[in-house]
Amino acid sequence: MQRKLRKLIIAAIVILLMLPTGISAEENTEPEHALDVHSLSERYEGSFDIGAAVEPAQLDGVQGEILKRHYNSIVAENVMKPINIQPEEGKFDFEEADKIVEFAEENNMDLRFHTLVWHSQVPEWFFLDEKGNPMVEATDPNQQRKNKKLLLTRLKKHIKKIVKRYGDKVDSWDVVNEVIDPNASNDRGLRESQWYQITGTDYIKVAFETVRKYADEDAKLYINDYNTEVEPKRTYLYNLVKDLLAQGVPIEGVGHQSHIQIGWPSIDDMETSFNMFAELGLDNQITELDVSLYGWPPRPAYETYEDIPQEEFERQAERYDALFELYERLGDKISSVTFWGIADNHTWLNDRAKDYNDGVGVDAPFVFDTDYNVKPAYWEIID
Ligand code: 9MR
Repeated sequence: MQRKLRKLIIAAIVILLMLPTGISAEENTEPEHALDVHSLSERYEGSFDIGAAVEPAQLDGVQGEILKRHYNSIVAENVMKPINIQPEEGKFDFEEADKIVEFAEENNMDLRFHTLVWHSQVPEWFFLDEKGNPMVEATDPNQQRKNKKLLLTRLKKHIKKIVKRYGDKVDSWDVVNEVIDPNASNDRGLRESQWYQITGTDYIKVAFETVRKYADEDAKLYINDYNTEVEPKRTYLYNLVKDLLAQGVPIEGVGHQSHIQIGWPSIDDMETSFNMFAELGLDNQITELDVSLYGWPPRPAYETYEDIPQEEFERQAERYDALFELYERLGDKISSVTFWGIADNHTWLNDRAKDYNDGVGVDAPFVFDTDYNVKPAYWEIID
């Protein structure tokens, strides 16, 4: 309510300010550049950080300037994943990751690390035994025990090397990513990745314990996933986290990726999820926010725009308004809100939009457009 009232007052002031110049609000349609408007991270200072996922090539030029102005936290979109950092056993490559770490340090930004463990973007060598056979094919219990030991040793080495290098620079670690799968055949909704098939849930436990051992004591450790708001995934994740906490596993927060859509999931579901994890004593972070235009009625899920009509941006703005109203209201339970990109010219959702529609179509999930001008969504969340 207060937020709406504030908006009305701001709108009235804007109109009054324009009157003497003879410019009406409607005529003032010049796009405003992200570098000319008030900083998002300053707006939400005191509630939570505002972050962006980036590739190292986005740190220079206009994108670098936008990052410095609007974001006070940063995360690698790809270059810190296992396949990038340790493509071959024992051969670590930190060149690209270092660029992001240095940018964060130079600009006094918080740093999220994404991600130490995942079933995707992980090189296959992790899961081959000493003879080069896929570990998951072993049937002999003795070999299975040896495989488990070898995989957990590799996991510890991977984590130790990274955390010793970046331990005093990273504020939040995505320790494990996407370990829940509601379609799994087990009754706990545990993703049946190679990690799981070979070690059960021990890989999760060992990962958290190893990070805790080497990380800065102020750094926080997260379990990160998508669709954390919706059932049954929310409950599967909750039960796993509760069980691991009872075993003393040092989980400190839940990363809610938040790859969401204009009409899904509901704000109520999000609120329930944040509260459930907060009640376990955990922090919440929004780690990969983007608001897709697609996948919600009345438009069919698999039809995408080549030219996005203006009213879609207005609908998206209303969604952003409701989202940030929720985040701000639960500010003491949410320490960070990270967008999975900077502006609409670079988003994984464009690939998805094209896949949906025979190579045609774009998405536009952020508050800055493809030319780095602000969108209606920006005005809704800056007020
Ligand atoms: O945005 C990332 C894209 O560039 C990669 O090709 C893709 C590979 O799977 O990963 C994307 O990021 C994902 C993130 O690491 C985990 N959550 C889902 C994200 C979007 O797919």
